[in-house]
Amino acid sequence: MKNKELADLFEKMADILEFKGENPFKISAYRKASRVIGDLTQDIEEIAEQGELKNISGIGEGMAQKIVEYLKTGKISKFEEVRKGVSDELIAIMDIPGVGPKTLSMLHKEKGIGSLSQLEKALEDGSLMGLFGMGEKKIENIKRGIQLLKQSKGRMNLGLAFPVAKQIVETLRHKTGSKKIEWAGSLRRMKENIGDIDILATGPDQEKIVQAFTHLPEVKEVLASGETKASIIVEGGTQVDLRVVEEDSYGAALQYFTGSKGHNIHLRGIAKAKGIKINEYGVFKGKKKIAGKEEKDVYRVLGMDWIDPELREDRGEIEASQKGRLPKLVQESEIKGDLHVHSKWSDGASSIEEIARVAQDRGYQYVAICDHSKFLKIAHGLDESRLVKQIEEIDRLNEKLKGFQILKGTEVDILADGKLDFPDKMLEKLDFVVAAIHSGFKQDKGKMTKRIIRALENPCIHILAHPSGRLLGARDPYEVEIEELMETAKKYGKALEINAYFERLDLDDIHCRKAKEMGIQVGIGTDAHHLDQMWMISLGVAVARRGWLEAKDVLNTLSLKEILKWRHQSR
Ligand code: DGT
Ligand code: CA
Ligand code: CA
Repeated sequence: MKNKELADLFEKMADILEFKGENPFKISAYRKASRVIGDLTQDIEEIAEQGELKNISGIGEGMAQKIVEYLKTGKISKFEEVRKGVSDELIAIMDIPGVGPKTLSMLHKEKGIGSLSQLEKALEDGSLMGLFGMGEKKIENIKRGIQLLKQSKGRMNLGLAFPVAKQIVETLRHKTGSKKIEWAGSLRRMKENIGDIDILATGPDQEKIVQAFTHLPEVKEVLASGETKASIIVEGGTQVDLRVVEEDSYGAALQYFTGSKGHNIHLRGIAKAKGIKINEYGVFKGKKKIAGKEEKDVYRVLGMDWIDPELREDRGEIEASQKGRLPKLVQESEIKGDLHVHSKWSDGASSIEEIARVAQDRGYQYVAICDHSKFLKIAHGLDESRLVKQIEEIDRLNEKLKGFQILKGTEVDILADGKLDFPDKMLEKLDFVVAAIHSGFKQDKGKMTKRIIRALENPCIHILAHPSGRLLGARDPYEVEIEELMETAKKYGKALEINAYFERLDLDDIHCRKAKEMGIQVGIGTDAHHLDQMWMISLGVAVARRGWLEAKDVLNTLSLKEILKWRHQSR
């Protein structure tokens, strides 16, 4: 897939044009194209072959030609032309958070800065102070930006950021007595990776909130601290920003700082057309403030329904809201079981009984024990005779349980040729069969696609685990025709997994949405190997919500009775 390459290239193009001070419309057309291509689930090459590039909204004739040129030649001549006279080193600086193309253009003109080392030197020797917009804070920001970029581009996994934010918010609420403290930004949108954590608060004593924040036990360094805002660094190098606002502006500020930037820009455009102004202080018609205290009012005065934060990526949610057609997103409280948990029979840490107890405490009706199969020796995968023993143990445990059932499952390996690691006769004894790839990631696309399709054709399997095989920040997805997989899943009534383990989140949000559009069920499993990973179902639900899924799209909103019935139908 060349989708990402192309998306990055168009983004670069926009940056360079902006650096050169070119026409803003041209710049935003490239940014838009970049975003649209980045969000596509279908291979752009396929779309191009079918001559359907122009049917993609946001891609015009000129853009389509450039895409075709790139696919044919690996280059875009317009890009080569535009970047003439702009060195690679300059282009690299634009990736630093806090240094946009405009700032860089100014630094380049005024101080002849043309490389990262020149920039670092100028930041240190104070020669930038007093330049337009370059105060102490801005300089600190840029230094921090460089640091962030150097630390593997500085983004943090959602599953690591989420517990940190939760702890901070709980402590602040407790210490200040204010209930109106919550996280905003990409974390509230539950993006799979987080640049920094943004916390918003209000209360009668604003300074007390700031004080409590800068004195949190988690603080490693206080970057800045003022009357109404502060920034800290916590364990692991994550930055946390706090803003304290007036109660009367809390809703507007929450809306503003939740973003995304694209969503907010779109929203402001709609407001402007109605003669309304929105900012972090409120919504204004002329001098009159018409909303600000409650977030839902910001949307209401624009004639829109409140939009769940997970949808705010400018992927059609604004139009849907205007038409009153937003999805009723699945909620964690609707999840009735975990569909993928490992016990110490393979590489998990807990007994099946312990897992069942935690699952019951979480209010579930079932949990599927899906230990590895024998192929996966390093994970102590089960062979047939051990699986038979495990089945007996689960039967014994189930006899004691009321209103709850342990589902007998497996995470069976899909071998290199697409055969499964257990014979069908064995799989037929199970309640829930998860099939997964754990080897041969480097197979070519055709082979990998056939391999997985063959597995999906087997009537014994129910769900395909972590369909793309990616590991966040560590391993790219394997090469596979994901659309073809989805069509096969659809054809045979198989579900696809959202693996909620924090390093996977696979399916991702975009493919979830695609699955829904195709009418494929999605099942959420934590892949927990430890009891205290079972909370990660929240991450899986977040992915589902970002993928616009409703309860009916998610397999494990079914009751125990219903899921057992579904299981028979899917065979
Ligand atoms: P991150 O931290 O990179 O994961 O992403 P965000 O979305 O949390 O971004 P962040 O922390 O820079 O800012 C938080 C929110 O504040 C962002 O989602 C939208 C809002 N915001 C920040 N800067 C701007 C801006 O220049 N324009 C607009 N419209 N909104 C902004
Ligand atoms: Ca943020
Ligand atoms: Ca921030």
